[in-house]
Amino acid sequence: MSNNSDGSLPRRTFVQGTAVLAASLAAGPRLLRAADPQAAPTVEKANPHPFLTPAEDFYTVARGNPKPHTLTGDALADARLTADTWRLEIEADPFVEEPLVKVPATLERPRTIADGTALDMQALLELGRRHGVKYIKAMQCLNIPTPLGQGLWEGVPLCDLLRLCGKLNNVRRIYYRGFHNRDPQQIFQSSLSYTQAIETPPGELPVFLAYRLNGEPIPPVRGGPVRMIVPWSHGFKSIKWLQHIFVTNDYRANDTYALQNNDPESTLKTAAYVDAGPEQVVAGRPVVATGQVISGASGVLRVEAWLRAVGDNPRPLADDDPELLRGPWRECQLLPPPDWSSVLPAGVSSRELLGFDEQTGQPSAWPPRYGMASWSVGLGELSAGKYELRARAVDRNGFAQPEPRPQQKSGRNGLQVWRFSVL
Ligand SMILES: Nc1nc2c(c(=O)[nH]1)N[C@H]1C(S)=C(S)[C@@H](COP(=O)(O)O)O[C@H]1N2
Ligand SMILES: [Mo]
Repeated sequence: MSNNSDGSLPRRTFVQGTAVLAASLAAGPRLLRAADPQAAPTVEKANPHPFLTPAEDFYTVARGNPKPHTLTGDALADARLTADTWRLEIEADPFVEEPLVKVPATLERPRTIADGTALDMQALLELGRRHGVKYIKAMQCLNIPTPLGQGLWEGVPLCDLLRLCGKLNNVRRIYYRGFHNRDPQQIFQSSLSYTQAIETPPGELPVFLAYRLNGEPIPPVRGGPVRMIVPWSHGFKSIKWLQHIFVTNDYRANDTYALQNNDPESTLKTAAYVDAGPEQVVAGRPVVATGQVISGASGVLRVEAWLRAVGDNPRPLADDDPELLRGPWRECQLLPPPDWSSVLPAGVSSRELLGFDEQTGQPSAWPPRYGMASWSVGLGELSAGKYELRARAVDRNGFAQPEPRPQQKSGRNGLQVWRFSVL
């Protein structure tokens, strides 16, 4: 098995390694015992995550009965979720509500199925040839304590699409939905302010309608054929099976997630996640902890870990417990940027990715903004006993996780723990 030039394992091996690790974890506690010294984990080799998550390996968060991605054959075509049948409608919402919203939004050129003006895949791909962009983004749910996956997404900025519709009047917000079995009870929608949709600050990533993931058409399970991608947000803004966009004069965040007691304007959090390691480790072998870190709105300065030796019934620690804050916390190693030509799909150069330098082909931040990288830390040889390993991200403002927003409703950000015994 040969290594890539950066010392990491080739992508195929990573995928297999992940499967083996997952299988052995599923089989219950195991001993980390290496038969030959060559197999002792080094920090880099211990890392089980491919840089780009294969489309079918993302953790899936989907509503609907049946879930749209489980449709096949005629049912999938009937739902307009194949490349040939897909249509996008863009309409003005007639909504008014005195005294808050006095006049409805209008759109000069609506696009509807009824009058034959809805956008089809060919039109979207044609727009893509002129305005298409690509960027790397991690998907993460506001309510789930594990990153869902990371993709190279490709599509057309929402602003270029709205430009097709002529003059917009009294538009303060854009909201959008995916296929929902034509049942109003199953609508899952999200929204953006007009400004967020239209204006992207230089160096930032635009909201876009994605039609490719990791160089391939987006499969149904990932929300294809077309999905919204909102770079700075948790997954609930990145609506899958996208079919309908409305412009409205209702200025309130009319996201389905807002009705479920979540902060609909929360940004992706800078956070470290700890991989589930073995529950038992053989004494006398170096122990390595691994995980992933997502770069949220405030970026990543470093990842730190704290190893706590504990007795049989350790006192539980809140994330602001003085013992925990005292540490000592020590810096973990971020896996460096990969050899881009080996992780990107054939024909894609890192120079063309947003967030990357056009000359050097390297990302302007590491991990890429709203992207994720793996970390690891060697814990050395530990004496027999019980341990807890915690990790936290420190953002570029100097805040150590779970700060600056410890409240869960703006995104889970609690410190994760790997508990293990050394035998
Ligand atoms: N149409 C639709 N889009 C959706 C959802 C959904 O249930 N229906 N779930 C959202 C949520 S809450 C998350 S976290 C992400 C998950 O994306 P993934 O399944 O590709 O990992 O999809 C979002 N888009
Ligand atoms: Mo979510």
